Amino acid sequence: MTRLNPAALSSLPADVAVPGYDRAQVKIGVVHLGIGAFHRAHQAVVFDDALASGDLRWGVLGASLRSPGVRDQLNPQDGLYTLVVRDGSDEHLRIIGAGRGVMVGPEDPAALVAAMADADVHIVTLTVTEKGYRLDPATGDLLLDDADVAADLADIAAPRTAPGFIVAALRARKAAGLQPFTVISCDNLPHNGKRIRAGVLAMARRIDPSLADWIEAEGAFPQTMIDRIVPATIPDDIARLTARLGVEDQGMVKAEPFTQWVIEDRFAGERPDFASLGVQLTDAVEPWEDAKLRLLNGAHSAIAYLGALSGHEHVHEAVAVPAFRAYVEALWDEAQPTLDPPPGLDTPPYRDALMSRFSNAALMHRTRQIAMDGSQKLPQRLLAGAAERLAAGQGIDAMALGVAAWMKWQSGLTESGEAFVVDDPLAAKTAELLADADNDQARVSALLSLSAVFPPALAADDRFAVAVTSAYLSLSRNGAVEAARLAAE
Ligand code: CS2
Repeated sequence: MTRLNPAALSSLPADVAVPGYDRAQVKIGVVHLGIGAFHRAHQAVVFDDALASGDLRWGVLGASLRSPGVRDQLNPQDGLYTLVVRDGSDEHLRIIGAGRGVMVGPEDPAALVAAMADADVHIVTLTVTEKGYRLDPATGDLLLDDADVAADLADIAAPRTAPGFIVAALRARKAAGLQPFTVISCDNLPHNGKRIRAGVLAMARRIDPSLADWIEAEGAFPQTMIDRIVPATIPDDIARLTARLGVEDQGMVKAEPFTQWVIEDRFAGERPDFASLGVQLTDAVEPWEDAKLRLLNGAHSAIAYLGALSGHEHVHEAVAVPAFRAYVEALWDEAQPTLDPPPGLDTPPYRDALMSRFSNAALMHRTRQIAMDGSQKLPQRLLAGAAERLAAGQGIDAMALGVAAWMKWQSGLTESGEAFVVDDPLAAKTAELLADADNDQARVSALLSLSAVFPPALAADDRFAVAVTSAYLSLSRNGAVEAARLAAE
């Protein structure tokens, strides 16, 4: 089967939107680290809109920092891929042309550094997932004992990590007398800009203090809030799309209609006219971030563990269970008072919209996909809110059940006894802690000792330990659905 390619664009079905600009004139103005589905369905679409508006500076060079998979999907298609937006039975197809190739970091790190140091590049965006920052999730400190961080510190000319590539490229730019690029983190981390800045500066300072001073003075690492539900593509999605297009697109991504990008208005140099592209520029991203992390992502994680433990494969199926739906509302009732919503965010309609987004059956969003990497997600999604509620003397039954469900997930067994592999950078550690515990109370205390996840003050708070233990016992005794129903009462 022929792959999607520039020559095929003119013969696609008439209802498929195709790039209307001259791709040959597009410059690479953005390098994206970690080119997964989320980038292709979110930031790349904004850069594609910039190109469509006539500003041809914003082509995107993608980079994979681990495997060649995405390069092999996109390079044979000249970077073209389809964004499939699904809402119930509606489907809207658009070919995105902003991608100008994909490089694989480990194959030739120096070439990627050189590309990032090109004078036309003004922005480096990243989606490397929480663990890609190589920061301790609880303290935000650079993981100096991580083998790849150590390798970057020993030889920054051939970096392996995201902060390492940024440091190496900024070093090359400084040497060439160029401005730094703006680094825009697009991961679901609280204070994502501050975090990547801290990681980059910590690394740079160990390599060359004057480089760190220059980055501190001239660089920009705006905070962002990014939002769009982008489930992993499955083979059936590609087969259905191939039947519609008449060519095969191995790089397609599927997403919901909703999309939002809030960026702190702080740049080191040129940028597209973001405001005209529907991006919100603001001085205060944190209120947006907290609302999104605690409401959308907090509920996502809790429902992912509860749903996956009780055999609900997709998010829309889980939220169709009345007990889970009521539980999500209870969780939001707990999270809501911990938030200071920004002007423009009205919480009740925001919650309603989230529930309909979760109910979008056409997305087929797997609970196990969201369950991945929970150790990196829990602090900002559930624990920060729980700590604030406890400080205010408020209860945390619903939040504690989300945490307990994550703990149950660490055992690698669903309620029906199906074994699965816990996909988490700390899985070996949690397995080791659980191996020495022979009852539920001991399991909860063992996991609470994981300081990379639970800040010591929270772990030492009896009210937290009691709430999580009682939720864990309820899961063992009642199963996830009934435990959720009880927690929502
Ligand atoms: C999800 C997010 O996989 C996950 O952890 O909670 O990817 C979520 O779909 C996005 O943050 C939505 O913007």
